[in-house]
Amino acid sequence: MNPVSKVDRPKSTEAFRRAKSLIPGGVNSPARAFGAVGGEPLFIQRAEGPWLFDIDGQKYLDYIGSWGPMILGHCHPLVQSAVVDALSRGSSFGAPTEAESHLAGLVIDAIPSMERVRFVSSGTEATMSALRLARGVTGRDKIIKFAGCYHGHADSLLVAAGSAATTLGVPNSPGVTKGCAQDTLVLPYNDSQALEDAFKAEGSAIAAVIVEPVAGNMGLVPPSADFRRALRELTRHHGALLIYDEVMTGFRLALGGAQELLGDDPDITALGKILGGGLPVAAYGGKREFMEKVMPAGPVYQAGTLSGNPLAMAAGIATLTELRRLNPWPALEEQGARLEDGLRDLCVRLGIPATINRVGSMWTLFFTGQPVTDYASAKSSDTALFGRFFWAMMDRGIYLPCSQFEAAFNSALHDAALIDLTLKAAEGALAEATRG
Ligand code: KE4
Repeated sequence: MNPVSKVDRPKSTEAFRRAKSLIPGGVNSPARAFGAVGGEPLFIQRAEGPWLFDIDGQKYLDYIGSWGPMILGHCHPLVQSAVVDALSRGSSFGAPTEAESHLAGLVIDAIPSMERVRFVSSGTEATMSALRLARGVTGRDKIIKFAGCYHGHADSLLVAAGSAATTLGVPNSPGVTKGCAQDTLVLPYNDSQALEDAFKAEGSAIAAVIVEPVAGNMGLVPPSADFRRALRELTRHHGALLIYDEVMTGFRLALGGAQELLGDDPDITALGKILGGGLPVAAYGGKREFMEKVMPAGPVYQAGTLSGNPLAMAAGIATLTELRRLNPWPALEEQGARLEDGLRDLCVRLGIPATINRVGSMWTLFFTGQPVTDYASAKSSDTALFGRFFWAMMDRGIYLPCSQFEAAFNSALHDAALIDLTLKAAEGALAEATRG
C-alpha cells in the first residue's frame, strides 16, 4: 500500500517494482518518479480526451497533459489518423520529406520572429543547439540563465547559481565539468538590476541570455514588464542574442506563444511539446541572419537521425492545423480564470496561506502566503503540504503535476463542468491535507 495514498493500486506497485529492476529509478525521466511528493508513480494504461486511466483501472482528470503537449486532449482523432496515415508510408527515411517544410511553414506563420526553423527531437536538443548557434554567431563563450528556469539537460544548462557575489555557475549534477559550468552565469528571475550588473561586468563576453518568457519550471512565474524590457534592451545593446525557451509556452499561451501574448521579439526561439502533439518534435529558429549560420547553410554543426521524423511531423501538422481552426485560447483563459478564482476562494475560506500564479492554461497553487516572483520565493512554499494535497487530489481522481515546482496544464477539453469537478475535489483535498 502506498503510504501517502488512501487508494490501493497493486498493479502500479508491482509494475514499479519490476521497472526499478530494469530502469534507473524505474522511470525514463526523473520528473515522473514522484520523488517530490512521496509514494510511487502510477503506471498509465491509456488516455482519452482529458482523462488518464491507470493499470489498476482508476480514472483521472489529467492536469499534466504529458507535461504540456496534450493541449487538444489525448487521442485526438485528427492527430491519430494523421500519424496512422503517415505510418502507412513508412516511419523514417533519413531523407528530406515535404512534411518537414509543411510544419516549418506552419511554425513560421505562427511565430513571426522565426524566419527559419530547424527541427530536432527534444527540447534539450533545441536549447542546446540554440546556445551553440548563439556562441557560433557571436564568437563569445558566456551565457546567462535564470535560477528556477529549466531548459533541458544539456551540460551548460545543468548549472546552479554559484556564490551570489560572482553569479558564476557551479555544476548541479555530477558529470557536468567546472569548465563547462564556468561559462554559465545564473541570475535571479525577474531581477533587471542583476541582469544589468552582469552585462556591465561581462557584457562583451556574453553570447546569449536564455529565458523561459513565462516560467513554468519553478511552478508558474510570470515575467515583469521591466524584466522583459531589460532582457531585450541589454542583449541588443551588448550584442548578445536573446533566446526565448518556449518549449512549454509555445502554442500554449497563444498560437505564437508567450512572445505573441506579450508582444516580444527574441532573436532565437526554442519550441517543443505541443509542436509534436505528443510525438518527439522540438525546434529552434529565429532571424534568418542567425539561422543561415546553421550547417549545412553555415558552419555551426547540428544534426539528428530522427530530426523531422515523418510520424512526428504528421502529428505536429495535425496539431497546429487544428489549433489554428479551433482557436482554443479564449476558452483556455476563461476556464483557467474560473479555476484560479475557485481555488483562491477555497484557500481563503479554509484559511490556508496560498498564492496562485496563472497565465492562460498554465498555473500553480503555491502553499505560501507571499507573492511568488522568482525561485527563492517559490521555495518558501510548504512542499510537504503540497505533497499531501497532491495525493488527496489523486485519490479524488485529479492528476496534478507531482511537484510544487511544476506548472499544471489545462487542455481545451477542460470545460466548466470539469473545472467545477476539480474545485469540488479540491475542497475535500485541501481540508484533508491541512488537517493536523
Ligand atoms: P525535453 O528535453 O524534456 O523535451 O525538453 C526540455 C525542456 C526545455 N525547456 C523547457 C521550458 C522545458 O519545460 C523542458 C522540459 N520540461 C519538463 C517539465 N518541467 C519535462 C518533463 C520531464 O523532464 O520529464
